[in-house]
Amino acid sequence: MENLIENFERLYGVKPQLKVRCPGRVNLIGEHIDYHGYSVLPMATTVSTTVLAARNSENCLKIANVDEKYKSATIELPSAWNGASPPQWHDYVLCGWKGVIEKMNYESVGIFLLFAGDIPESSGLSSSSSIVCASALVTLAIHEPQKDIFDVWSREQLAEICAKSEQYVGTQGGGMDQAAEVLAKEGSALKINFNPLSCERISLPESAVFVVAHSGATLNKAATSQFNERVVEGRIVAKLLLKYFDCDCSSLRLKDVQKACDISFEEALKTVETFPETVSREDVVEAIGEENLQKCLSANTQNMRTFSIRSRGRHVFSEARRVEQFAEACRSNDIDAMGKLMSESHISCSKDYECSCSELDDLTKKYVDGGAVGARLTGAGWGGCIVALFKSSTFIDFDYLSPLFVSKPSSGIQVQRLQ
Ligand code: ADP
Ligand code: NG1
Ligand code: MG
Repeated sequence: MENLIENFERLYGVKPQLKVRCPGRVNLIGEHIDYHGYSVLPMATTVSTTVLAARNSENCLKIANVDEKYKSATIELPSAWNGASPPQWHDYVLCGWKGVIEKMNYESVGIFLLFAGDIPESSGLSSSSSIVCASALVTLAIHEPQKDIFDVWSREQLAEICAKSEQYVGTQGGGMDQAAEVLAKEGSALKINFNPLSCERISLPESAVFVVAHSGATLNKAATSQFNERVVEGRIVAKLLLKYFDCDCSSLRLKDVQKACDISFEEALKTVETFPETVSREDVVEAIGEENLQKCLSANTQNMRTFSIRSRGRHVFSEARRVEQFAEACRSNDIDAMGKLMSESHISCSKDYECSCSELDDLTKKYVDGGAVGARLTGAGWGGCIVALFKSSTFIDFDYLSPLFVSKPSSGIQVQRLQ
């Protein structure tokens, strides 16, 4: 930390006024269902992003990183920045900044910013949201120098603004990452519920040990279309369910549609089994109409020709049910049940949602063979990390498994005024 302050002073010639630290997150279960409105169950990590900041009179945002891999950027103010896809790293900073400026209608002031982080990037631990949330909180604190920031906005408000503003990089994610990183409290995982955003603290069994390991593969979600393709396919499932049950619902989220159709998870699962595995674009237009298809598509999925339907629906409904079962297993200290649900979740991600890769599949298997009671990919997938659950009484061969870290539920974003 002392080094970071020295770095800041050397770079900008002034002392930092603010420090914000934002964790990453490990999702224990509930993958690719937040954007359909279903609850998820992550914990915040000890690895985090730290940013130092001070107001400047140069009428620009100066954005720098201690890691030279991330090039510095200067944004003159006022700025017409309105998103970037694919993004450079500083675009994540601008997401958080713009979310706050827009919401509060601030006349933006110049800010010096210096970032440092140890969350492995593009690895499912949500390094991206950590930058977005840190940037948003810094922006709010710089524009409200006299106030306790969480009197200006609640943590829920901050998380919701950040979830929305991260979409400026093009990914149509839900709000899990920002909520986990902003709302977390040390010592417990969170069950996050959406619309409205709320969270329950989930105590993890004392003898549960969560180990995070890296598969070696990575994927920047905003640089490719896989993520949004899955979002689109889920929306088409939503439209098909509404047609099947002859119901109306303006939302494209499966949870809202499930509610509108008044069906249980079991009925939803039974119904998607009657849908075709894949459908052509022409089939979709015939079933739901061109206008509805356009509502489902996003900027980078305009050219999709085929859509997987049955298996995507199966993943979302079964995963949403597993989150409820996992929360229950935590409450009853049933580590075996927790592990079984995690492994089932991985299979569902891999086979039905096709968001795994051979490196992740091999690593989960290696961990289960090495004594884990369950293991799964964490985050969006297509590379990145797994999370594996062990019982503390089990011997863990760290040399053989070479994990990144043992994950302890950490606290959410924190801000400190330095002067
Ligand atoms: P993740 O699963 O880590 O959130 P994303 O693909 O959503 O993966 O975001 C990764 C992007 O976040 C990187 O390509 C980079 O632009 C940015 N990023 C991550 N860590 C840092 C860091 N320490 N400093 C600057 N930018 C970072
Ligand atoms: P990561 O792993 O950070 O790219 C993404 C989404 C989440 C969620 C998960 C999959 C963003 C910012 N994050 O996380 O909302 O959908 O994938 O469960 O879009
Ligand atoms: Mg991300």
